[in-house]
Amino acid sequence: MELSLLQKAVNKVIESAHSKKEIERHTKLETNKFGYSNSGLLPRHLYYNNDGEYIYHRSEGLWHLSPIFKAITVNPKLLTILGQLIGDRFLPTIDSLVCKVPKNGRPVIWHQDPPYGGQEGSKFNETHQIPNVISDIYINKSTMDNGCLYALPGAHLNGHYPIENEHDHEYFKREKNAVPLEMEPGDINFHNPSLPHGSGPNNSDNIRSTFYVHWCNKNLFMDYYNHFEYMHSDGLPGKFTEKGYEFIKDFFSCRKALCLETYDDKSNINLNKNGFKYTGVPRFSIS
Ligand SMILES: O=C(O)CCC(=O)C(=O)O
Repeated sequence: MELSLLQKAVNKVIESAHSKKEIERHTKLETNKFGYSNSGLLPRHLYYNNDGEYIYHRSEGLWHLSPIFKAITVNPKLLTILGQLIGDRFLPTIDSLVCKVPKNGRPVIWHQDPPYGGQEGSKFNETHQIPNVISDIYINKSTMDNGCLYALPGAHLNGHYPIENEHDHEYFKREKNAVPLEMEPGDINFHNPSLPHGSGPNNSDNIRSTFYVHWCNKNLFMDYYNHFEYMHSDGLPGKFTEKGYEFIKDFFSCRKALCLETYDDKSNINLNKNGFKYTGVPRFSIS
């Protein structure tokens, strides 16, 4: 039930991103050096400008669009796995939908996720001692044909990874032994933000979309993000103040409103003003 609610909500987001109104709004926006344009504050849709044709590839701030995105973020099993992987207090910081439309889905260049990627990432020359995790929830089947994710195994251990030939997807497959991560709808891929990853084009007839949530341990959060208000409207996470705590508590109200299983006092997940924590005995299999 949860997956089908999520799939329906994602379809609506994709439909609205393709509406005449949204496309017209984007024709008035500037594109950056990669040919991407975006519509400013959250929630927002992002497009490639392909010689004047706007090709949708991503939305950010879905928590602000529909309650199911908040609800799925605090799925009790998901929190239980994250809590064990991270082993410390943790917070959700960024959410986004990546969408590769049939026949015209562009590759995602090779990168690391914040704070390790880009020029600024060179300050992070060691991987944080407490894990940070990105959870990728698959909406559709993801295969090599429709542009699945590839990753460099083991390369997440040394902080910033200087990525050359970021646009050359074949180079990473050929020279670096990148591995494809094929997924089924409802599967979740957990990876460290320091993991170098990228994905190929979608030339197939099948759409590929994934809902991403970035999870940050409280320690890195204080070091790296703590200079903004939590969930600032430009999409950057920041101080987890009273307002942030209320924002996250509402995620559970959304689960209740949608009649989805919620966590209770007996569960091993604790939420307070410092974020989530797993308080149970670590175990590997979650059934
Ligand atoms: O799902 C993909 O193809 C890549 C998306 C990604 O790595 C990102 O948004 O950081």
